[in-house]
Amino acid sequence: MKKFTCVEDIGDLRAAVAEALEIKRDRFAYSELGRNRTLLMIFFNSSLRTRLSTQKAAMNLGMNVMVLDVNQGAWKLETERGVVMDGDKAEHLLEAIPVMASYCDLIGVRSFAQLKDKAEDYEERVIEQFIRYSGRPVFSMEAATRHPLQSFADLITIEEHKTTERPKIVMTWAPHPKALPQAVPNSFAEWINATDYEFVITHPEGYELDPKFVGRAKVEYDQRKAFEGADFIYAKNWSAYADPNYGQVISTDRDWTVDSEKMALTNNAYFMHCLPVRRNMIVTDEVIESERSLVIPEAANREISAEVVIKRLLESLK
Ligand code: AN0
Ligand code: CP
Repeated sequence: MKKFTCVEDIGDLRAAVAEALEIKRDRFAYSELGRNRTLLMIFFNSSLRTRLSTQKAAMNLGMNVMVLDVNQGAWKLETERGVVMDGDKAEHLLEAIPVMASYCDLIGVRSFAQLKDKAEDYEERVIEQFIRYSGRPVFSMEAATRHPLQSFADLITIEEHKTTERPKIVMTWAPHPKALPQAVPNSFAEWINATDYEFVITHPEGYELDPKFVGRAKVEYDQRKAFEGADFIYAKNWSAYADPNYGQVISTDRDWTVDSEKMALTNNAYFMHCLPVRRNMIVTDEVIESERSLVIPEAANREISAEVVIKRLLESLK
């Protein structure tokens, strides 16, 4: 594996999950693989889980790790070519990328959608430039349109908890006061569509995702109807994708908050969310604290998904 930005990069999902479960049984089994190798993690946006779990995964593999928060202490970076750099950005990505690459073997990048220009976001201009100009294996730590380390951890968590061959998985939009990217729901949809599980997406009208990611999923506008018989409820907010509202909050309707009354419509479903989560906007205290809530094991599996990905990228260096 030379890069990791989307589900195709991981190849066979069953093999990937099997490898994850093997690593989970002994996460130090490959502690020699990364010896004298350096991971550089570059953050254009905040993070708690990705930062810690990815660093931990790299340390499990014996790597050295460097972290750069571009917006805290580094020069502000211009990302567009051809710009006259007379503003506040002191350095261009076209110099910064090869310089950073010269100090490391692998690069992880977190760079969210700007939510202003759909074409620019959906072309993945930032991470694509890292892939093109670094000469190093690059992996996404959430890019503009996908968050594959999260989706991989979500799939591992589902595999560990499912009690039927083909569980019913429902991804529901839920309210949030600020505009968030579509990366997490796009990516979750892309990964679940690569399984043979029953998959339903529910959201208010106007929150339709890119059809490329919706794929074979059934879209159900009635949230309560969607919840009927569900084995897993995956909640997430996202801003509008459809024009003319791209990147905007068009509803904060708390009738869409996941609560116990709605969970009672399901097949005793597990509750999932990638975190960070706003309680009593996305989900009630009662549901997130219930014994069916998987938010903590899901976050813990981020170490495992990252370790599989970094291991495979290290193996490609040999
Ligand atoms: C981000 C998002 O929705 O993409 C990161 C989630 C992992 N969430 C927030 O910015 C709150
Ligand atoms: N789920 C997730 O990626 O969390 P962070 O934004 O804290 O990394």
